[in-house]
Amino acid sequence: MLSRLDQPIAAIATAPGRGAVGIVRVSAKDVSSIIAAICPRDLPPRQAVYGPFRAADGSAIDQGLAIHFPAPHSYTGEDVLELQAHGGPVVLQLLLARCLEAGASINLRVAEPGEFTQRAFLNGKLDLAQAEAIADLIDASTEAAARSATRSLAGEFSREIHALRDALIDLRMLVEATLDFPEEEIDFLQKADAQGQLERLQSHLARVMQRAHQGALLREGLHVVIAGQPNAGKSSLLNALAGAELAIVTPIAGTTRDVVRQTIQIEGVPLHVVDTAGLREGADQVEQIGIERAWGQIEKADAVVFLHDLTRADSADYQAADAAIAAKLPVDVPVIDVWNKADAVDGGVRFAHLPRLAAGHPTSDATGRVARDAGTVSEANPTDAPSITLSARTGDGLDKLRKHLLEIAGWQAAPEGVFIARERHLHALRRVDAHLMEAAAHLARQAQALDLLAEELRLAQNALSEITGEFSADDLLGVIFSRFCIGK
Ligand SMILES: Nc1nc2c(ncn2[C@@H]2O[C@H](COP(=O)(O)OP(=O)(O)OP(=O)(O)O)[C@@H](O)[C@H]2O)c(=O)[nH]1
Ligand SMILES: [Mg+2]
Repeated sequence: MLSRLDQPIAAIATAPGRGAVGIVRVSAKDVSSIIAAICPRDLPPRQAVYGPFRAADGSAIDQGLAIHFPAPHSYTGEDVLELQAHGGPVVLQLLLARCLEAGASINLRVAEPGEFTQRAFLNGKLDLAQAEAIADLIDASTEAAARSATRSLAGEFSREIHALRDALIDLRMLVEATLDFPEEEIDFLQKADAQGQLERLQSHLARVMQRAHQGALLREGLHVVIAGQPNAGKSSLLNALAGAELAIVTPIAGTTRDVVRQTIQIEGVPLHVVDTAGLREGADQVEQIGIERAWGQIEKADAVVFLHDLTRADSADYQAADAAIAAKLPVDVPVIDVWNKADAVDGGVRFAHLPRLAAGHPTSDATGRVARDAGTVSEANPTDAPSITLSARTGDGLDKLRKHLLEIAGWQAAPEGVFIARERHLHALRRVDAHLMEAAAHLARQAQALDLLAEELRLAQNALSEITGEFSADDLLGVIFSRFCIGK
């Protein structure tokens, strides 16, 4: 029996639902028997041929274009047949069923998610980072994310990884050669400027990490939760950021009870904004559930907009309630103090004494997110976050908030150089960085530690190669491709 990776596969390649055109795709070692059964005549390579797609009894299921991509010049690198029919769910199901029937003798089966792309990877059509970029391009939620995915797909990210790998190999060869001639080692490494090579490698890695971090941001976006006491204007702020009346706004405290979500974008960075129930004591049962959900969202947030009502800023009760909320905010999440309703107070308001409730929280994602990855509590960044004053009603001050959110995310506006990246890539790059740091320490100690230096460089290369898939565990591949959509 053929292994799963060698079995012929078929799937509907277009999105479910109705459309002008829908595509059924077959990939196999040899698709000629399916062409003979379904298509009107022989198909010249890579040429669209119009005609009926035939059922077993010879009747036409639909009329459309058939294209044969003979191996290896196809998406998967295998023999591929594409049938472009009308894009109705029923007609496409019929066509897929017909393919499976015609391919029964070669054991044609329905493809699992990502299986076509997995074959493309295994047949050397693209590397792992490029394969992931295909899924990221399909899932891109902003134009900037789509453009950076295209850049990764074209191999820009992989080229950087290869350049790093080549420099690493050069250095490894040097060190391994030195290991063979221990009596000359110090002199030899110094003459070849091993230290300079390693430093250049580290600074190149730092640049790649920076770009990859930006790419990961475009892919994942930032999860921002708006929290605060009832009536602070949280729902009004969500609506103002989204430019649409999404959440209900009333002067009644306790209006919002459920979690309201909206994805917006700022400079192409997706921001997943969540409006929550106002936090207070003594709420009724329904509102209480909303408040629990709000805390659940806050725990998971990348950043919290802690919204305060300027018109009540002077009230001692209001301040006490705000302080009680502040004390409960998780310490490792960046918090921005935002004072709303600036339009409703006259210019004489004493902004200077507005309490800095967010003090003690990290001010940027660099501290917040990294600390969370490591599963540790961050050392809170003591720098005070600036507090922002705005009006959700007039829109005054919103830009300052938008800019600040981008800062927290660590976004640096240079989208032309950004390639899409995933947490998996960042994780691998951080490991490369750690191994190079160890290597630098061993190099400084030289004589005693040359074999340790060689080992760190080898580990660094392995971590790097995981990104492009040259060195990857099979189960990792399974996880990556299973997250693709079916037919891809
Ligand atoms: N003057 C003024 N009023 C505002 C502003 N933002 C919100 N409001 C008013 O404040 C009241 C409460 O606004 P919401 O947006 O519902 O407040 P919320 O924080 O979502 O309240 P809950 O859902 O009850 O927690 C409404 O009457 C709004 O019109 C603002 O910038 N200026
Ligand atoms: Mg509300």
